[in-house]
Amino acid sequence: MEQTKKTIFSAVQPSGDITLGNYLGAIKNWVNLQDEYNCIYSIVDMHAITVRQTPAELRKRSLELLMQYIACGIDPEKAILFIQSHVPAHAQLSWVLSCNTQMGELSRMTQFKDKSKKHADDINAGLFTYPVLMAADILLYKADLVPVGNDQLQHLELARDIANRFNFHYGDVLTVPEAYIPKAGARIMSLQSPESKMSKSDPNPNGFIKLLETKDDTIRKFKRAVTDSDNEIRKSPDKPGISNLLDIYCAVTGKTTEEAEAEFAGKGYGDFKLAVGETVADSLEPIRAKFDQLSKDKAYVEEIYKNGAQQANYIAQRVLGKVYKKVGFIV
Ligand code: AQP
Repeated sequence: MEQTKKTIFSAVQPSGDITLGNYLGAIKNWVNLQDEYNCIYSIVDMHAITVRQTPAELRKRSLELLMQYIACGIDPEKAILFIQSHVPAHAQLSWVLSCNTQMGELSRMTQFKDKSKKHADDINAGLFTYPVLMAADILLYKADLVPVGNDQLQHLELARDIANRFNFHYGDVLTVPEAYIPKAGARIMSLQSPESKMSKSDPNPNGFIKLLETKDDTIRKFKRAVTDSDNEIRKSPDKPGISNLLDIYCAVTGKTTEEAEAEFAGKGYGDFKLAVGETVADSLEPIRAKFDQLSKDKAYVEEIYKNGAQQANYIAQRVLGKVYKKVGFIV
């Protein structure tokens, strides 16, 4: 890693097939950052098991996620790509940090509250301490910036608080990270209930677009997207469905809201939904093609994650060693 470049860390959990929300809110931006920064991108399988997973599917999805990172344009020659459970320091630092995190702080996390409602039969301790593991992920690599969607901002702020607290008690060891929120696409909403975010674990498959969705399915889901009884294509808080479609269109095309509104002025909702669907489907086409190509080369994929784990372990061990020394462990 180049010393002069700043470091970026980000990750996605293999808790389902990744969505257009994950792509526009996170991965698409990772691609643009890889020349300017030292980038470290992880597949956080340890986070995924905070919700019950089928083991064989988790394994499959972890590898598919890695292939999707590459298919989206992340270059393993430029960025470190690794699987979280291959680097034991994540669990080790997470323990030390959990002893520097308050129960009250964790109780305030909205994701914990939301997921506890969704999984009322399995409110496990990992779901509660999820943000501490996320703090460990980021702090192990001395990340300066963390590109995330809006939904992860609260967790990132907690990671900053934990780092500041640790540094206050033990001396300056941890780098306090900043959030990097994209201008467009930071919060993509469900196509079926536009007041909730698009989520890969949504039980209603019409609410989300998978990155590897077929063109026909993508267009069909956009055609069925929930809108309103008005007929004006403009962004407004009282028009969450149309606003979301405009946001998606802008994030994909790079146009501003004003440009998009002008383009569709006077058009009906049907035409608008079809146009957004086709634009999204076309933009995802090269990702699907690259993914298909990669899925035929298992040896290459294995080489990427093994090599990534080696590099990540090297960096993470050094930071963990410093933390262990500071808290009084014999190293
Ligand atoms: N709807 C979204 N809009 C913009 N960004 C989003 N992200 C997730 N959903 C949206 C961003 O994607 C990155 C990876 O997220 P994650 O997989 O670690 O966890 P998540 O935020 O909990 O994503 P999901 O899809 O909602 O997963 P499940 O359903 O398993 O909980 C993060 O940067 C996130 O901001």
